[in-house]
Amino acid sequence: MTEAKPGTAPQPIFRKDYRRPDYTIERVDLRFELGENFTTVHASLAVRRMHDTPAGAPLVLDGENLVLKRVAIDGRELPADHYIVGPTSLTIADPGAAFTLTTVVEIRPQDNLELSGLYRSSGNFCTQCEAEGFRRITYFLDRPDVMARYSVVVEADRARYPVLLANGNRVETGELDGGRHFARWDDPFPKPCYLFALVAGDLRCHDGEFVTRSDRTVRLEIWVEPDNIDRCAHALRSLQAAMRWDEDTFGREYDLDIYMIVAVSDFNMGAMENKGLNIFNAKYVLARPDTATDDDYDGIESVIAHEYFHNWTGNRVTCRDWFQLTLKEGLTVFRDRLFSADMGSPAVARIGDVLGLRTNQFAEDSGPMAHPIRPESYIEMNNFYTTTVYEKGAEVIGMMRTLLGAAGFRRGMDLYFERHDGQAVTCDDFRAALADANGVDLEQFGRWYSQVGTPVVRARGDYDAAARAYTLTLEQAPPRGRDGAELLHIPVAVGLLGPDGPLALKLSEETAASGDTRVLELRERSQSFRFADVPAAPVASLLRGFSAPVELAVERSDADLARLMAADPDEFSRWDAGQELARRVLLRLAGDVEAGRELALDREFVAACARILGDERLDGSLKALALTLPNERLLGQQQQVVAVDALHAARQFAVQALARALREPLLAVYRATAPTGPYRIERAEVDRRKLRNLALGYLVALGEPDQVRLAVEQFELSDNMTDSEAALAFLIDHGGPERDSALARFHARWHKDPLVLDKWFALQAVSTHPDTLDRVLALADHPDFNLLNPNRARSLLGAFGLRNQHQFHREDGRGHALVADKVLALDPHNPQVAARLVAAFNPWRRFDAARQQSMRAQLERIAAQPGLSKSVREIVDRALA
Ligand code: 0A1
Ligand code: ZN
Repeated sequence: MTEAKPGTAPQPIFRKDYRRPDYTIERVDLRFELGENFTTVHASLAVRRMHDTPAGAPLVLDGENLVLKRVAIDGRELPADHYIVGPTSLTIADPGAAFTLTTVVEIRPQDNLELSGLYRSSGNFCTQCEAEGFRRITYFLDRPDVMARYSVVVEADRARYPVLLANGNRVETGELDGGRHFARWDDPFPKPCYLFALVAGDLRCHDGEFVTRSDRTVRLEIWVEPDNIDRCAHALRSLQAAMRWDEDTFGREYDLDIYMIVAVSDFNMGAMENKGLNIFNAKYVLARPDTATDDDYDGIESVIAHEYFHNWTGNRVTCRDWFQLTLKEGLTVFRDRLFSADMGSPAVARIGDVLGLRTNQFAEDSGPMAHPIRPESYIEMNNFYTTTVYEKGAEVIGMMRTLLGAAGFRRGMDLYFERHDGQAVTCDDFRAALADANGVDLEQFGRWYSQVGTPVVRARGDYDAAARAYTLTLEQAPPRGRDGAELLHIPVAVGLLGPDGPLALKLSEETAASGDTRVLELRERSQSFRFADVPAAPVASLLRGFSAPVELAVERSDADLARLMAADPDEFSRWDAGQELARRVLLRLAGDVEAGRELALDREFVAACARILGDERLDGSLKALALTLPNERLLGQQQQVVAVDALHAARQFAVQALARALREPLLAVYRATAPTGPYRIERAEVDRRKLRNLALGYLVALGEPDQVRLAVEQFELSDNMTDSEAALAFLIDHGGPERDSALARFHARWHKDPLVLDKWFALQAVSTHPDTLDRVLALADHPDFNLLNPNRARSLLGAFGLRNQHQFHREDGRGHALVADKVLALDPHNPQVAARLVAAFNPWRRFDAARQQSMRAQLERIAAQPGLSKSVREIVDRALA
């Protein structure tokens, strides 16, 4: 048996090297003796050699940071020469064909700052096992294709840990000597160990129930720290809505008698779908009107739904290996998006998704961490819980649904569950189920699983007046810098706008015109589609609803965009046309800044914005989205070399110029949208608040005392976090005494409330104010700052490094140095979060020479750090390669 020698570079694992395990584990009996200094874990595993494994093959179990106390087979202690304990494994020579392996190990949850395995949060015990955390709890075959039935006994001090939870059903509880007690939990469903969970602590429960369509009553329990018990109602409602929706939409019913959610304050990610016992970052559970914003409420609804939907897409049917992660994540994100769209406004939801994809995923896909949605290799799996696997993965599922139609997609999903319930499978199995259920060929489509980068679709339209025909030519080009990529199967949803509005479409091979959208299937390098009976030269509305995760390249005049912005029946495309126009305007302004020309905001653009503000057909949320200028990161992606300062100056100028031009209508909107009663989380109210805060943002940007006063008043008088956070953000950007006093008041009121205090840090970190860097430096030394709490670290440093392009990429390099310092400080304790943070340096080659040099120097400094974790090492090495 070989172990990596200390100091050897960590080796990548390749998808092509997948092999079935030599042994499998069918039953797992665990006993946890939870203690203040250490925890003892007793494990009895029913192990079986696979039929094609040669007799005598060693059993190699994974294990990390475990102190082995005992090892026995079928009740007999194993002689020392029958096993080898390595730093990450326990190898047992020739264990037999079927046997019970017993181990006893000691672990130290108190010292576990990585928050992977069994750890402590706010004095309670909790676990996080995905991707490879179970091996930090006991020796095991820690891979998702080993599925077992679990029975778990949790023992602890009764006074400190009155609540003892694990997966499945509670089958026994009782008292033990010395003030201790226990609970036994049995999970009837076989599961991979990454879905194991345990919680012990002093928690309160907000409960409810759900009656399934086959009339079973499921008990729902949301467990939180005692102070938070009044913040659980929204999470429970969201869970009930998700359960109903999955029955109605996909025919999927919940399968246990109890569903538990536990909110914890220290968590590396958003939440975890452990079977029957989800563990959540408190941020995605707790909400009260005065502590959570409308966006927080939406985030909770979607994450609660996401984890619930995993019960079928992830748990009942799981992944064969971690390369298949998008099988469960892309699909589950897709399902939670469909759900959110159904719960609120589909257009608003879609715009949010696409904005996120373009800002974050497109950037990842064109940088050093670019990978296919099904990666070919990894060094640290935790680094591959990415926006590509999740969000682009969801787009790929969405394209299949577009190609198959809603009913065809449902047929495919049904077949997938029918074939694979209880199995660990691959992305190819999923695609095969969709194809077989519909009798279609998705072979070419499968390339989306292996391609890297954002493909480009070019479009050209020719109108033949004499023939009254419009020919649309679509051409696919490989992602930039990736020539030779294979041709993809790309659904392009298209509409045509005539002078009087949308046209009923008739492709030349069709017999009659119908509908105003067609999904064109682009499979060749170049294809032409001819529309008949087109009365006049139309404007094409392309990629409606963002039907494929591609970059669209098409020559369109500003006037064409303005027409789409005004008249496209697809609300997403109207927004998209507006953003394209805004992008052009801002990039031209940035050019003017660089050339030292006088700045003036395009009049047509101002007029288009004024029309949106006054458009009766648009709800407040859509108006706010349409009137929010593209962010600086998005603009930078359009440039050869990101012009950090010019983009910032251009955008700031445009905001102020728009505010000046639209001052009166903005003021009118602000007045007309004043609240008429206490906070309510309802669609119309959310729309109203969105529009009102958009107007306030522009008005405060004018910097005039009257407008600043509006923000101060709103901050002081509002009864809800949505309005007070928005006002505070604008005051922070404005600066001056108003900022200082609002920040002080906010801190005084909320400093004992971690989730709210996170906002206080984050708002300061993303500020456009020129003194932001110095303030962030000071905040990193603030007594309330805690680098080891992931939410707090992200709220200050993640927000600064990943969202504040202008300040992080200061030319003097101080922003870079700050983030690099914190990466180095955090890495020895929590490499997962440190790796997320160091990704801020990934786009370094996109900047000018001075900034490149500054970032490269920081990357090299990090790379030179002795003992760097493999998580950070992988990111930094790829960035420098
Ligand atoms: N499966 C979870 C995400 C998750 C992944 C890894 C974690 O720890 C390293 C935690 C959560 C989800 O998709 O919600
Ligand atoms: Zn997930």
